[in-house]
Amino acid sequence: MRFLHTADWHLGRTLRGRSRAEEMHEVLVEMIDVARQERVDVVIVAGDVFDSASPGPGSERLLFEALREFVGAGIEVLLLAGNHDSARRLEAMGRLSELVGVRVQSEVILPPREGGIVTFARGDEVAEVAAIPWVPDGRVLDALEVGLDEAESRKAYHDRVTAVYARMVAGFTVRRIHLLAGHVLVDGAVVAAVDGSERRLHIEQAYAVSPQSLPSTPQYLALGHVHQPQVIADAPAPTAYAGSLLQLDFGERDQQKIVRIVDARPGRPAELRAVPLTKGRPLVEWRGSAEAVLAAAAEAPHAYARAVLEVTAPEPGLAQRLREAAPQIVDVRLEYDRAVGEAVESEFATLSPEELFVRYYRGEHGAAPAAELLSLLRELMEEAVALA
Ligand SMILES: [Mn+2]
Repeated sequence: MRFLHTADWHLGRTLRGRSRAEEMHEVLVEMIDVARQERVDVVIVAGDVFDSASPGPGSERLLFEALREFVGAGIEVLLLAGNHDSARRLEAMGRLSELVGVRVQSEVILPPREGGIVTFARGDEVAEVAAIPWVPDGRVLDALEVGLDEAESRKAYHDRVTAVYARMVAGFTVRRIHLLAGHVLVDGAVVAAVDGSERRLHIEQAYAVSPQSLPSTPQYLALGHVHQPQVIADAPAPTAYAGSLLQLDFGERDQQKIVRIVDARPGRPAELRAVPLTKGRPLVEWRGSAEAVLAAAAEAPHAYARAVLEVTAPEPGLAQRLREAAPQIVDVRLEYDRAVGEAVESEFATLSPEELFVRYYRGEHGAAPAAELLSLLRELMEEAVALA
């Protein structure tokens, strides 16, 4: 059987207040075309379908429209709940959508034969998918454990979640295709890889499971949660994140988004293929002077950009001028030397509100506030005193 593995759609996600709905629509259409051309039997969406627990109607329409296309093409769908989804909302939708071959797994269901394993049949082939949505730390750790030693609570989470994974795959039956779909953080996963440097997330920093403790019996483990597409090399069976569909934030710039085509037959490791996605606007970062950034913007009208301006002192209004001159610049940061004398705390009691403000402003911006700002502060102070 042939599967299409995708995840982390995050429908409804915005970028600094800009809607990504049109890009989402385009990339979903692209995915549906891939699924049709590749004659996929089942689409697995490994969690974080929506960006929030209460998605707006536009986001729901994007999902329903995509599902409608898959169903129309004779493709079955498995949706997992991720940490961003409302498990209850997805579960409610699944009550109806399962009638047309769109299955929802919103909770961990044990024992596995009572719904934890979802089966799909094509001719005489049957695939069993151990479907394990996001396991919130609050569900496997009690309040005391969360509050105790961090390393111990991380270890307790690890042990209990890997036990859930092991128990689920113990329900597989012989001579069938065995897959696992899960929404989970695997220790050491690359969460960002920009400008040639990789950032990995480790078990000391977050609730995660080690790759070695993932089950070895599935032909493939289709994971969601991490937005950078990647194969997990240290896992005992073929294991991969599909990643998100769009570069959702600036940490995801430079990432080639994909869907995975997975060919599976009983008893042997699945074969994986990444199909690149091309829709959506690229996210970029431009550094330098305002002139340099504007020149870069003129060359790349299609991108969404973060501008990092190297300046000697804060320039009020600069960020706004830049955003107005080039609307694709959605984020402006100023970089300058913040060397400021350390204030001695005991001095604070002797300073006036205005002096305190000047110190605060110097600390934040590396320069004294403008005279207009100070006179505004004085006005406000007078009003406040008059009211008091
Ligand atoms: Mn997630």
